[in-house]
Amino acid sequence: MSRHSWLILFLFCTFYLKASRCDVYKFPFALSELRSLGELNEDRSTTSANNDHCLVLGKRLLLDGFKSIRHDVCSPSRALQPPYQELCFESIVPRQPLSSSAERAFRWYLLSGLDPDAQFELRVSYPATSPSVFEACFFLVERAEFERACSEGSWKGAALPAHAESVVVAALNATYTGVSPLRLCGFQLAMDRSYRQTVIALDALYFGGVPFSTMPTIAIAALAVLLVWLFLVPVVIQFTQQLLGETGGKPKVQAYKTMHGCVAGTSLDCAIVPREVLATQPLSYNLELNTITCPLMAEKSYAPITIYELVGADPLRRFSPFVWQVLFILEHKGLKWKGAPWRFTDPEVEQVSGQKLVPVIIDPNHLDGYGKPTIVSDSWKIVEYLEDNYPDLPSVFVGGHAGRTQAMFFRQWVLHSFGSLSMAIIAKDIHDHLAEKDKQYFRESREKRLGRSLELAVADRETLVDPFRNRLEPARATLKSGAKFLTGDAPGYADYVLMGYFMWLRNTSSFAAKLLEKDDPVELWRDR
Ligand SMILES: N[C@@H](CCC(=O)N[C@@H](CS)C(=O)NCC(=O)O)C(=O)O
Repeated sequence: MSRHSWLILFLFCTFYLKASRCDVYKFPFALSELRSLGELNEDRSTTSANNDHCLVLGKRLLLDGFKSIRHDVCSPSRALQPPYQELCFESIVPRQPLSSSAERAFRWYLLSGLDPDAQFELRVSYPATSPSVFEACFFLVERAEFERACSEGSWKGAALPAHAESVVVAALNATYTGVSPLRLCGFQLAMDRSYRQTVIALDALYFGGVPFSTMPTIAIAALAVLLVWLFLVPVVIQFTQQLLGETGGKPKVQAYKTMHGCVAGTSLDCAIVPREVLATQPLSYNLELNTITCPLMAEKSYAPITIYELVGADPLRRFSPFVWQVLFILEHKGLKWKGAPWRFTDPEVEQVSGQKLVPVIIDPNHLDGYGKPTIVSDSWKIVEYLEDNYPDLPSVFVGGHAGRTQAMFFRQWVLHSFGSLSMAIIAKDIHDHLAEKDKQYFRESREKRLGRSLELAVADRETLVDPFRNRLEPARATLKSGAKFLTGDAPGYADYVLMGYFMWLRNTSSFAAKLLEKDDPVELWRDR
């Protein structure tokens, strides 16, 4: 391309950019502000009646106000509603610069749907090729006055909302301030501006107290935080871990130790090894010495867990089988615990956990979403919670997830085999050990469940001894096969569940002693 062509292209682009640019006038206002302008107007009208207008707070306010306007010549051209709902495309800029103020024409707009407490903005944007000056007048027009105007002439089409006492009317005046048409070699070079539209928009300035103008900034800041959180933070954490020697985020092995003895009172040699440590640091066995060398995590110390436990008149008589299961499991894991004695009619359990059954634990070592100690109810949920949240402590399940399902099965078997049967045997004894205030509640609720009185339920309990022993056969057979515990060589969940029921029986009834024969393998297991 020749140099001239480049020049022409440059000039064309400059002109095009200039021509397509829009300038904006902004007229912010609020309904309350207009009201006070109205009051000011009334005060002033007595003193300076000769002036036809004055400027207040940057807005031109006609002193005689709306009344002095000839409604037959100036009609509201549009009704505008915020926000952005109504955009008005009009050509309100006169073609030529106007010479006298008499020629200045106002255009009228009804502003409806204004929230009395909100800030609004009337915006006029116009093409840069029609440099203009705009004036805006706002009127708060009373219903009577408005209706009078409507009856007079061309305001007829305008309607006031049904219950509105007043309406805001804006009048816009545009004055073209551009250069005079250019005459060159006898030709007039002036643009026909008649097709240049002016856009008038009415918009609320705030969204729930936040200025709309800050919305893009807020959105960008939120996006930046999200990106930092998603991408930068993990990178920084990984980098720090690498710096501290924790390669690849794998658990750090702090010490190796040969361990003798085992958790939860078994006599076998065994080791407590968190699963994730095992993955990186396999155990090594020395069969001659009968020892296991294993990586040992740094021992953490945990604060005691509070457990609500059902007690009788004597606060040491804990008798809920479900609470006992959890107590065994806490002991198995080596977690410290504090008992909170609770009786049937005490309100605490419901206040704390939102339901009425024990056990309930409060764990200060893990905080919930509100920064409070975690509260868990239901014995099964508690054991799952402890397993998931203390992976560094010995598990009560045998063999991971499969063990968990098996444990659930065993729990259901024990519950269905011994729940109602045991209750029928000891219901009256439980009642007799309760605090006085609990007795009526217990009698009513349990008699309803048993379908007869507590006395009648236990009257023939001798006949329930054989069914009780028969139901223990699966456990008996397992123990007879040589297993020390129901879960093998060390006690686990199955032992704790069944033992929970034996604790319930033993702590409430002397009849419990008659349920097993002295040489029953289950009795031997119970003593272990
Ligand atoms: N499914 C629950 C059962 C808990 C349960 O039934 N607890 C009894 C005590 S053994 C209780 O709190 N009863 C209160 C009442 O009956 O009002 C669990 O496994 O924790």
